[in-house]
Amino acid sequence: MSLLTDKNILIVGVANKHSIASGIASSMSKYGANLAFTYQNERFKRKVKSLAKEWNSDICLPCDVANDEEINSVFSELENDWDGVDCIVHAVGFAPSNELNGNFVDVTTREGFKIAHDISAYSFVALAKAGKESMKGRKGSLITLTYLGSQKTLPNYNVMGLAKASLEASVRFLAVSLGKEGHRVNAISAGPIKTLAASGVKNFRKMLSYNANRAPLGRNVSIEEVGKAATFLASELASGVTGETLYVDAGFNITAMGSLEDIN
Ligand code: NAD
Ligand code: 0WE
Repeated sequence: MSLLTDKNILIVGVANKHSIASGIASSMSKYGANLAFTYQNERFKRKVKSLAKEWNSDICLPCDVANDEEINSVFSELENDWDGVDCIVHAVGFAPSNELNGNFVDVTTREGFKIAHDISAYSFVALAKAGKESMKGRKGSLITLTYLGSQKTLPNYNVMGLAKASLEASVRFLAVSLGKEGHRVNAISAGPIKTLAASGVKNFRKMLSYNANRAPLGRNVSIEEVGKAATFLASELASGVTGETLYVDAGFNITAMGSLEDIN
């Protein structure tokens, strides 16, 4: 009997082994969970299927989160394998690349704003809505991934910061909305990690060293560390935690100025 034994967990957002969702899957699998995965489109199908196998799962379903029909069919397909769903992990974020390079007011467009909010924030509400019936009576856990750019500015994060603010507010409203069913809803705010989504970002390596130098722990975090926090939030250990944003960022978010060495 392990922390997540007999828990049926849907993971949305694996692209490759570097994905934060993969760190979460590894940890949840280690603690005994039954896992199912979605992939964004045909481009990711083979990769996700072979990763799923490593975590003892053969449930891989297509799901572009822009598409309500695909979201709904994920839960109807899951009924073939599972008697219900205990946890949904949402690790999806996207804005068109031109939105994430340059002065905020100059590069932000109505269309880019719409896409960023649809894919990065509404999709979490959409998964909660579609999954509600499958989670009925199971005191489930919903988990999403966010970033400090929702609370504080930084260069180039731009409209993604707005979308993450909306996502974090969605966590609170969903926590109230689903609380009477016994479901908990939380976000993990991860520090910067070199993933596929980060690989297109200008100067990401410089951002990683900036963060490591200023974080209380003096380093960055790994997908394994985010995975352990997600395992906690999915488990009975977090039974009193809902509507929360848990920072897994080596403490970066709590500082306004660094250590004495920086000012001496
Ligand atoms: P990643 O590229 O590995 O994962 C992003 C996933 O989003 C991919 O699997 C991609 O297929 C999926 N996706 C994008 N558009 C989609 C769509 N329309 N339908 C379905 N899936 C779609 O990168 P990651 O860094 O692991 O990102 C996961 C989450 O973590 C995101 O929400 C991201 O904002 C968040 N996050 C990342 C960092 C970081 O520094 N990497 C830090 C904090 C939070
Ligand atoms: O949330 C994220 C990733 C967000 C993201 C990244 C991309 C790059 C490729 C969303 N959409 C896209 N679209 C693309 O076409 N992070 C927290 C990682 C991240 O992304 C940044 C960061 C950090 C940190 C973008 C600019 C500045 C900092």
